[in-house]
Amino acid sequence: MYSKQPIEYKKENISASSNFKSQIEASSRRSKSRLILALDLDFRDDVADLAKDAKRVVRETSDYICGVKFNFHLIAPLGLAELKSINNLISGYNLPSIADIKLNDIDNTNRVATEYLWKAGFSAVIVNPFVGYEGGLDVVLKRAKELGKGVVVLVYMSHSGADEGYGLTLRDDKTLFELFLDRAKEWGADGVIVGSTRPEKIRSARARIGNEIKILSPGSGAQGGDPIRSLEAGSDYLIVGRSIVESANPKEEANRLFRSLLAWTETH
Ligand code: O7M
Repeated sequence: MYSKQPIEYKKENISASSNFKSQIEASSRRSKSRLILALDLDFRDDVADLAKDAKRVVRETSDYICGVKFNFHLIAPLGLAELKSINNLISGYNLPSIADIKLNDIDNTNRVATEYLWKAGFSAVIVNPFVGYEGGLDVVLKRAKELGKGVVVLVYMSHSGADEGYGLTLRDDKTLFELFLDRAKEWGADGVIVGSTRPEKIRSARARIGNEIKILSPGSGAQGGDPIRSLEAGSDYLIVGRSIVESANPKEEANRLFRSLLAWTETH
């Protein structure tokens, strides 16, 4: 059970009037962008320059994005100080940053993991709803609310095998996908993840959860999802990694994608 005293955070890190959802909305309005950069730098043996290179990509793309997502590409090899230093750069651009660890464990482990993430300056965490609420994600949802941090729930992934799990039908004829959407709503989540490769799932997610919860969609670009079709189906934000990060010129590629969505963004 969760009995330890929470860590004291400096006042400036917590603003009662601010939370992840309002931060990303404001950031998106300001930048006219619906793009969340997946800062997924490829594997390297020597990680000495990894943080420096990640910061370069953030600087080059900051005008064209509304947020940044970190995955194990950075969270595994880097330490707290380096993650914090990248997050300081990101928050200096008024961009929220999301820790994508698809958290999936018992409450104590979830509590310790997320306290480190908040200490490293992340604005939100992505969790796997499979693990359930009581004694699982309850501590994360409650603590995130206290701190103005976001919790984003994984509900339908972008890869082809996602049907094998998220598409399963339960005894009451609900799919796992629908159950996860219901959980996201019941738990007061800030957002859900639905793959950009499945616009029909985005559409049914929007119909089921209403407009309060954000839909974040990865899978445009390298995985073949169509960004405009995702937005039209109901995605609020598109998560894009390799097609920007691994291009010869991340700035130009982010700008190109940004401009290709601008007409849509300005009219919605
Ligand atoms: O644009 P890409 O394909 O290079 O990167 C997509 C990013 O989104 C990458 O970090 C993936 O791990 C992540 N992602 C998916 O690609 N598909 C999913 O279904 C879910 C995620 C994700 O972000 O989950 C939170």
